[in-house]
Amino acid sequence: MTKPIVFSGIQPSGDFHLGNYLGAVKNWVARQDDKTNYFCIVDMHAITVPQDPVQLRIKTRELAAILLACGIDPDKSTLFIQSHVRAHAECCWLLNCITPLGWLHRMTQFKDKSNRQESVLTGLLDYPVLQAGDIMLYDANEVPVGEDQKQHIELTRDIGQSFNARYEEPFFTLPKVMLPETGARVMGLDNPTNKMSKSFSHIRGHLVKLLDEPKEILRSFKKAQTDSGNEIMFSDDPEKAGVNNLLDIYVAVTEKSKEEALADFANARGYGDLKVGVANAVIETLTPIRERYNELMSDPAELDRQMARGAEQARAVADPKVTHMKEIMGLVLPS
Ligand code: ATP
Ligand code: LTN
Repeated sequence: MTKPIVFSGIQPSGDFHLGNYLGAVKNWVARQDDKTNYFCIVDMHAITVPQDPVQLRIKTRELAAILLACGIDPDKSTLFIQSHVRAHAECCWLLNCITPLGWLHRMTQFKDKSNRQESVLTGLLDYPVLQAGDIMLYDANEVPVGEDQKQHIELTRDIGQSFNARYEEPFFTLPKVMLPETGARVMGLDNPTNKMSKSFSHIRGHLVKLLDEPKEILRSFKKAQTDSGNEIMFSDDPEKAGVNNLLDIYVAVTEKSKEEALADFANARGYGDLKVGVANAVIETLTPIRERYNELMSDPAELDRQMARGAEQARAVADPKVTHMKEIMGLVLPS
């Protein structure tokens, strides 16, 4: 039986945080054996908002090491840097020419991010088209992401469907979004009504970085915003969003059920104990990852070799697909 094809991406901007791990990467790692996997460091998406070039280069290599440290195995998955595979940029342009502008203006991530920018770049509006190309170049069936990306995957399907209807049925496979059972939306510790996001890493106490030392992790959780009550429970009540977020994080890192999680805190003397309990569970998960990361970063040449190998494997799939796209769109192929 052929294995389902999985594609997912992550931006090398800012600091990789607990939300990225629980919402996306933990799932990528868990299902590697049963699927054909493509995991992409989407540097061309990162430059849709201004980036410092020196920092971007550093962050891209760091992210490669983080993903390997989290357990992405290059023998099981193709891990590569988006800009190493030219087909992504080409595919984006071709899809731009069949995507109505109105579809892009409806994207909530564009609305959020453009509100935060002084000057909005064309690439930021076009971001989901580049993403649609990423996914469909590999005929991915499944896209494991956090909840914030759901709308982009729906748009990918719309773009794919429109291309298929216009040119050739079924040229593109229409992908499905795969959300994790827990951790699909980890909220900021400073403000549990906002999702934990790299874009807010300048706000103290907002996020837990994957590479934070245990001391720092404990400090962040101790300062997490909760409510004035003392009841430890899962709840949709916005008042209890802070406690709910802490419990969700606990369930996601320990892989316990909600009942088991509540039982673990049955004797807690208030939110202080909850915060320390969650911090310790997070520390236990992240410590081996941080140690492995430090080892990987001590050999940058090996990291570069791994990325080159991934790009070669990705090109073998993406290049013929984009060539085929050009052909059916009526472009003359070079002889
Ligand atoms: P930005 O703030 O720039 O949008 P980000 O923190 O959302 O960055 P991305 O690189 O855009 O990070 O996302 C990588 C993956 O992590 C995506 O699958 C996304 O859905 C997931 N993700 C991001 N933040 C969270 C979160 N708070 N909870 C769960 N999943 C998340
Ligand atoms: N927009 C995504 C990153 C991304 C992606 C992809 C995710 C770019 N291309 C393809 C899944 C599939 C985000 O996480 N913010």
